[in-house]
Amino acid sequence: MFSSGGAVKLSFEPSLTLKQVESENEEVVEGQYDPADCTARQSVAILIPHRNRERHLLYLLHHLHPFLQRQQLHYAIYVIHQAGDATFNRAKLLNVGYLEALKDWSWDCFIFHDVDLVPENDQNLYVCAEQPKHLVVGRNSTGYKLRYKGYFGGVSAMTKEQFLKVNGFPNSYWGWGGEDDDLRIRIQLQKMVILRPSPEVARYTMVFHSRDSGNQVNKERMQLLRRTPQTWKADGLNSCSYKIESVNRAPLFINITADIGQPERAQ
Ligand code: UD2
Ligand code: MN
Repeated sequence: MFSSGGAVKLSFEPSLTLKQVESENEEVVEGQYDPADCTARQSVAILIPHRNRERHLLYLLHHLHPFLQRQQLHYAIYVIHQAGDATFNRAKLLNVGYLEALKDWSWDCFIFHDVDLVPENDQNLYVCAEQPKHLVVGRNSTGYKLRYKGYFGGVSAMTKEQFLKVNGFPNSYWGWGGEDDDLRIRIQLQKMVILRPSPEVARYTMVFHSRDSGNQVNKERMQLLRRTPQTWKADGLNSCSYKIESVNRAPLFINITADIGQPERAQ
């Protein structure tokens, strides 16, 4: 299905099973892979925020494992699963993933990855750079165009140090939207710039979905975004409180189930 050249069209097989994907990836041990015949260019942790999207996760694992191996990376895939049914909080889950993954290994690079986005082009390298990277210029459903100037959603890559410098994501965005813009503002406040591969390379297929229940639009997001310059220092990695319910090292991913609480006020 893949060629190492340009972008390819992806399809998703409804009959695909986890067993099948496991048997195709026997070199992956407890979600982790290290190339045997060379020294990997970077050690990369892929962090996927998750709840109730098992099918999408299966499609992503199916494509991502071989994709990352072709890039000869030392990597691990972490799924950070939000326990309970309080409002979803993508950003806080990603903070939890960063903090927990660093207990396993001193990862050089973190990829913050939606569960439903599958990279189409092998040349989209899952490594970090001198500056934060945004790996999605476009996707199938939006004509492969950047949605708006400054857009930073979907899949992004930051080094351990870059993410620490901005104090990670905010913990205070519950529900859909705004958290990716907040991270962009944090980056800009640190005078860093966002790099992007070319549109031809940074292409993704998003598995079709409708809005999940428990992830309603965050109506406070515009207000929160105006205050980021004042709030970023106190709201982020240094204030991320959570409780780990379980860590399960499955063959193809490390599942971290976390209780991250709920919004302070009803929304
Ligand atoms: C866009 C962004 C996404 C994020 C979101 C706003 C793109 C391609 N993606 O995604 O990065 O900024 O807007 O918050 O622009 N999830 C679950 N279970 C849920 C809800 C969400 O697993 O019940 C996870 C999952 O990894 C999903 C991600 O959160 O891919 C983003 O949620 P979405 O896919 O519903 O939002 P979408 O596609 O508008
Ligand atoms: Mn989506």
